[in-house]
Amino acid sequence: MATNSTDTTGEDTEVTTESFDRAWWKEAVVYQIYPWSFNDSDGDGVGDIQGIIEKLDYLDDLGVDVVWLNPVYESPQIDNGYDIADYQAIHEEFGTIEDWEALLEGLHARDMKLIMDLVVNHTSSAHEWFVESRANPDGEYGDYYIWVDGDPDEYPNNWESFFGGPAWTYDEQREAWYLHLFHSEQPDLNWENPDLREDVYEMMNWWLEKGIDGFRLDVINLISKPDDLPDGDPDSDLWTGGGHYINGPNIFKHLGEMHDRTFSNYDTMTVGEMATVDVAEARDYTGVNGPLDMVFNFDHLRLDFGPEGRWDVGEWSLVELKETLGEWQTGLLSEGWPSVFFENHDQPRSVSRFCEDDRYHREAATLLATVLLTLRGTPYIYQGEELGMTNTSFESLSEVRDVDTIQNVREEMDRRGIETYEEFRDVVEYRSRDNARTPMQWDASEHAGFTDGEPWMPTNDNYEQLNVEEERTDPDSVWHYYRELIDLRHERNVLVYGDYKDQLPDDEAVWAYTRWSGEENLLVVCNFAAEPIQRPNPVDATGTLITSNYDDAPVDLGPLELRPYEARVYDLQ
Ligand code: ISL
Repeated sequence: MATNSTDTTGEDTEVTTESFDRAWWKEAVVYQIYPWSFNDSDGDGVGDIQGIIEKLDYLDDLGVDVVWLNPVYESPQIDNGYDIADYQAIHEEFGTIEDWEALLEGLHARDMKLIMDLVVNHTSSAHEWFVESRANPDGEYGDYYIWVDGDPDEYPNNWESFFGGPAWTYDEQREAWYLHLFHSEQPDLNWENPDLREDVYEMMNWWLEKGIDGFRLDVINLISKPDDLPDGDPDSDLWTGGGHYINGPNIFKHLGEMHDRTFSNYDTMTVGEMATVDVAEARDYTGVNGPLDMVFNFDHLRLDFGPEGRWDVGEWSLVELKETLGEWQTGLLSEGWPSVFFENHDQPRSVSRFCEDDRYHREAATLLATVLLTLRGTPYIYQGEELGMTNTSFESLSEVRDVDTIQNVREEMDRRGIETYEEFRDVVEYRSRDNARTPMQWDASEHAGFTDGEPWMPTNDNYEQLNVEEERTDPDSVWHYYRELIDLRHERNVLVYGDYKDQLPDDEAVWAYTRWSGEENLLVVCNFAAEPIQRPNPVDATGTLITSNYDDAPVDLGPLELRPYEARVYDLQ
């Protein structure tokens, strides 16, 4: 953990765990901005940095503390910025470095912070390092990527790309294979090369010197690959080969070095995106001697995978969701720190996924807000989640922009003998990353007020009813509820630091948990069903209502009569 970022002026408390060391990033609410789709200031149909600057007062009003900005670096945009060609330049469609500096200044002037997306598992094939590397094996950059000499007809091993197909491409120029865990134009960097590591640290320090407040580290637990590149186990690995490079052999060595050489020298927050990670590993990553402040894990977002995996829709149950998230709540209590999120730019919209997005849209979206903002850990809100934005529809595969969806869907249809898009449409509409990438819905004007031009991706059809302007004028809206819950979290430290206990772990419809610290004791009750439900009081205590997503919920805690998707927070006496 970034030790010198920890403020130890914490109030007296009966609990003396490491997690009670106060830190700004534990108390912060993070808001994620996907620049492609947030706000377009110049009418080219693509969001940009000036567009974000126009909305800084919006973010301030909502009450968030930190912005995580998805990649804005120079890039061919094969994977919407996760293919970086120059780490120290801004992609032209997004603006200039001066625009970016104005953004940072505008955020800091409003007491908000900025964390940048650090993508160092791979670069774009257009990065100078790769261009040089493929041209000159003996040159300065010859060993910056993972190259294997050999027969062009024989893959070096059976590893699979996250985007479908083999993780290897044969390069005619260098006459060798190179590894890419993602798209073929996203070659993996060779972290065993000390010169590469130096260059990465230098680049990170350049951004830190510019005054940023931390990093979200893209697929960071994939950077260490074993030298001998052994075959993976197709039956047990989520991605064949993953067993060898997820949390690979030198991962702690590399991240420890990165921590020491870069962010530990600044007052930062760091969150590492982890392909797969268990609670014990997360403790190692985020505990006292761990290199990071927190990690993103996806266990709860895999509960709805079907027997065929991610491109198959399975049934999730509330009992499993509570168990999965609960394990992270309690498992990182004495050491480490959790993150809490339901959405990001790679995930479908949560209200469509976990609840229902029509009949009880407002109730469902506010129910999820209640959980997001009252669990232990740092909460992350993805743009539009504060409105309850929903999944979208795709008439055909040609409407899909996302490279992950396009490649994986083609491959899955092929593998499973599915002949027409129509047969697969429900899965695509449920799962595609594009669900999160439709333009932000600002108002009821054409293209939802996102752009004056033609948007790079169509807006969701529901923008005339579901948009910022509408929700800000309606005091009962999802947006207002988010704002209220963000305020509540800022006022009540027990929501940040307090212990967590699930009071009804086996209940299939109700999630009821307590959060306590010192004298404070809170109960959160959420009905995940679309129908009314009765339950006895889940705790042996009386309580007073603090807030609810229904405005006439009874003030005193007693036996519960919960309406569809009703959520309540009580102070316990
Ligand atoms: O597991 C997933 C979804 O459940 C993946 O989408 C996973 O999150 C992803 O493959 C890793 O994501 C990150 O790195 C990718 C980039 O395409 C994603 O947008 C980014 O978040 C490659 O850089």
